[in-house]
Amino acid sequence: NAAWNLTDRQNEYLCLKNVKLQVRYRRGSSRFRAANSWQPVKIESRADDSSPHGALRTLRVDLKPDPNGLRCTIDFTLPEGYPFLLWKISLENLGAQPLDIERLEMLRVEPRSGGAIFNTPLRNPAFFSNGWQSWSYAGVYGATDRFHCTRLGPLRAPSDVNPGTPRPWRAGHFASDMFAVLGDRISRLTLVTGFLSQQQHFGSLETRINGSHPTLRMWANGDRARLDPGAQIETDWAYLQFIPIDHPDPLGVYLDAVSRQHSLYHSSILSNNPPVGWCSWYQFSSEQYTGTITPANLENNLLAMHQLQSRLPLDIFQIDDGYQAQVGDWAEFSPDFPDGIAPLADKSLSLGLTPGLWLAPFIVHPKSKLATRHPEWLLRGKFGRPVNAGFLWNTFATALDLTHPEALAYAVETVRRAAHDWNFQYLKLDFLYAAALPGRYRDPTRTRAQVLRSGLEALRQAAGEATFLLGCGCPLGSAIGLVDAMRIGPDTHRTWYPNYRGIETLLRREASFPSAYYACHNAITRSAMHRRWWINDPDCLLLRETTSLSEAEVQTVATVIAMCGGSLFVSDDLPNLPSERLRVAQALLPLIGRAPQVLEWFDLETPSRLRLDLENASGAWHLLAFINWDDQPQEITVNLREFGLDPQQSFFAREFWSQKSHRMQRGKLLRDRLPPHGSLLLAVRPLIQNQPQYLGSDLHISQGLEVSGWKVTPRRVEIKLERPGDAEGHIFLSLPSPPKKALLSGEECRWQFNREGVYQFSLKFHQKALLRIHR
Ligand code: 9PG
Repeated sequence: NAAWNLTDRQNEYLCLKNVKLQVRYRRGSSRFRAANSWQPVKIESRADDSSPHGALRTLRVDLKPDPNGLRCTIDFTLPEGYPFLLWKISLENLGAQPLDIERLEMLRVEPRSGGAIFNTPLRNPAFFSNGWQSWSYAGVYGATDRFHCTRLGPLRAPSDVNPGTPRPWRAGHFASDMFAVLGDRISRLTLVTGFLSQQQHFGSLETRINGSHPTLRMWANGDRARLDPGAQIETDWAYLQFIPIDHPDPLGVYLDAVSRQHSLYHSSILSNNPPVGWCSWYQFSSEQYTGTITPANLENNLLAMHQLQSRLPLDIFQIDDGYQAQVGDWAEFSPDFPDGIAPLADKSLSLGLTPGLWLAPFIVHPKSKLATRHPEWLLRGKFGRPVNAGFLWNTFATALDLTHPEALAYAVETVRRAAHDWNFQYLKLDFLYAAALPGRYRDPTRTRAQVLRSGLEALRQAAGEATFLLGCGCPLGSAIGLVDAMRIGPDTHRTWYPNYRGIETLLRREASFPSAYYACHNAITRSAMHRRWWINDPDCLLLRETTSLSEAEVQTVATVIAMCGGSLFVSDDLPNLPSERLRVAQALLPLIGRAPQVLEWFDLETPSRLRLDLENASGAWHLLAFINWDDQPQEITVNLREFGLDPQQSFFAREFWSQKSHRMQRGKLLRDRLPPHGSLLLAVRPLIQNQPQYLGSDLHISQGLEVSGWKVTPRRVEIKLERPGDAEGHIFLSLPSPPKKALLSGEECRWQFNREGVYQFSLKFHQKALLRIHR
């Protein structure tokens, strides 16, 4: 009856029972469901060695064509070397009439039709949902939570949600895009399921976890793309895996499989270092009320960036929205830019900095020349009107139909010109979802996923391999393997919570609105994608004192950016940035660059504990972040057990923001008072008795990566330090006896023994230094 079961041989609890498959389609205006009437005609088992996942065993089920001539084949595949199941559905139209494919349902588990997951009631079910595109919310929900979903309807829905994915509003009813995790917070087990790519169809998932037996559905959206007589299509591979919640890298197995599917391990995309730079948007845009973008403002910041190189070695000078004549008219400039922007790119190159440019090649302002001169390039809806791409720039924006060859050529030329005529080596390609809006495409046989994927492929080709591409406002799965970096959260903002013209309460749950909080939230919940699918872009760090962010909030944003491993962009007027605030960005460089372990990722709405295990010449240590997401101050007690560390050991901990040191004796915990939205960033090292030990510094946020050499002899300790540019600060050591003498690159170095029983050395050097301590 077109149902299947999956059982783990060792563990009967891990199972799926009575999983249904179904294909929904139309012939003319009649609707059909191909599912129950099928008879398998052939089942064969095959081995295949050529897959990116190594040797596979495939069970192919060929079904008899249905009365309309739709033939369906299902492949179930088990890789020999990985613990997951893959399956896909292929369709062929053997009939005489075209069929419009609505939905290919890969998985439907419903208790009322005998379906079951985990074979036992879930006691505290939860669901991790991944949002549609860069700005959309990703996070975990419990049974009584409500799905994050915009309440602003046609103003925001076109950008924030996939029209094929439901928008549930009842507590316990959730949806997700591309993949999701369903699990139980008590038994600590989860089911990770999704698609390995989004090249053929966009994948949607839906669950109800308000009862003890959850329902789960997963399907590929057919978008009513036409399947002509004789034509075939197949879904992307569906994926399924059981994994414990407390696995150190729970999403890693799935995310890695997706990378392999896109041949990413052979690509330069993952070997790039995360970019560091400056972005104009959060300082110079009318929407931020902080000044407008002008050639003079840009140039002043370019020069400041150059002058600051020895303190803050930012590389990318990224010009954002506002230089162009209109969104859509990319070859013309706003009246403020009579000479265009190529001179700024050249100037930046001549200063040794990488020029970057914002472009939104798929979205169109309705008043642009593009829209008026080429109305035939616009994607249109049912009534022939250009589609709504969201309320932007005080109007309803619209989009190109990339199945029109000239429209695609126009978008391609926009990118080619910026990269090759204007010399921008870094491109921020924004509002990319606009290529995948629902509408009447000129080529009705293509799905929205196919249109977006091939559009992005064309942009990559136009930019060339050497151009760094950042995707933004982009449905995530479509860009894997095509962009170097991806924005994985909403815009940051000068306020903590979403705030639009003073309105805050109504917007509190508008998670894709600009806000520092939701930007941090997604940077954490999507951190596992970093260096697997691309380099994560958590959006900018705003350092100036004139935002509404408290000092604690600025520190939290910096903590999250540093701990999550992605790119770092500052977006302040650099010539006017106070040097204490500059020091925050300085401490983040060079970037740690690695994704952390996110503790309680399945238990808390926004996880508050992050852990990185670091190691270099100075030894091995743990970098632990604790964030107070509460709107109230919190008296917190750090328990190392909560970070997965052995509480029986004695540790030494230094907190970066307060520069306080703590000895954490067995069972003894560190107490601190954290302001609202503040964080602790601890470098924790197991205490070694009677031996010199490096304990930390105020030079780098990791409190250890600044050490490039460490040598202990009976008479000396030699420490090599390395920082980009000029460094000034302190390092902290534990020493069995006071130093006889300390020399920093040959000169006397000041030191003192402080209250915590720690030796503190004051240092000032350029790039490199050798500290020699005679003992
Ligand atoms: C420039 C900006 C910046 C920013 C991008 C993007 O109304 N909206 O839905 C909306 C969402 C995001 C957005 C602007 C508007 O920001 O993320 O960094 O480049 O465009 O316009």
